[in-house]
Amino acid sequence: MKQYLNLMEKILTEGELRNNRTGIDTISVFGLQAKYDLQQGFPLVTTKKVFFKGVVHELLWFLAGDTNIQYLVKNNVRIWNEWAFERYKKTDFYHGESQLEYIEKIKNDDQFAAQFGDLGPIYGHQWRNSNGVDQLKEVIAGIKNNPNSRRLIVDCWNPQEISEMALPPCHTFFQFYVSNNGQTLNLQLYQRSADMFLGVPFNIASYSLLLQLVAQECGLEAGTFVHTIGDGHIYVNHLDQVKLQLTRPPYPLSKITIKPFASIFDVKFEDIELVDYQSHPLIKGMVAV
Ligand code: UFP
Repeated sequence: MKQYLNLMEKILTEGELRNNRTGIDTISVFGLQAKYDLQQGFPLVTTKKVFFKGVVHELLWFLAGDTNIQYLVKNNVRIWNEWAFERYKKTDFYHGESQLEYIEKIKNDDQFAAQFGDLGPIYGHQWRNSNGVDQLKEVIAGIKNNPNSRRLIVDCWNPQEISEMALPPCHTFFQFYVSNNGQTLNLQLYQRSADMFLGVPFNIASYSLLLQLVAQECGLEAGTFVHTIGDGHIYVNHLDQVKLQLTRPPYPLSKITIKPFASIFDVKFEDIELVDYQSHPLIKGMVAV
């Protein structure tokens, strides 16, 4: 996990102070890259506790092509709540409810959830139905049938639909690469915007898990997750948390085991197990919306 900490160190020493649409300034560097070799272990950050159940639920939600927060809310995953609530506040139906009241309604009222719980055509929609194209299914078929292809790509940046999304995709574009005489699967992600403290530990875990799932489906071993970042930033109200994290020595990495399955679209939450995860305590931070 040194790579992740090194990127934060680099931002602290080389970054420039910038303002942005959230009103909370960041320290930012443009163009960062880290490579995580999954053969060395699963790169779940250990210098603070990461909510891995949330990573798994969110990824299964993407894989299902779902864009409605009700599934996440029912499973106590809150990471998308702010975005859905902000969207709801802009409708004519908003009558001054608190976010908590809104979320309770999403959880218990299916009709309300169907009407006001959707985030627009975000990741799940783009992965599985980008203007009618099931990008993920096609890319998996490509890995199996044409492993040397240089076109094994899933692209979420759908310019025609961006204005309908609650948040334009942050993890925007990814590519698979089969190496080692057809034995190893690698994945590179281009993330246009990266909140290094809150978002990135989640993003690293999510794409590493995706890599492991797709590798297992294709009968390959999971190789390297290459994480390429555009605007890599630390919000100024996360600086104390980041500095604390940098004082903590990382623990050895965890592992993931996944029960055998035929298609990644059949995998269930219980099939995925995180083994030997040892971490320093949770560090809280406010998300900039
Ligand atoms: N962000 C992440 N990872 C994610 C996600 C959001 O780091 O998976 F969905 C952060 C990046 C940025 C903010 O701080 O959320 C999005 O704002 P913007 O669209 O202005 O880049």
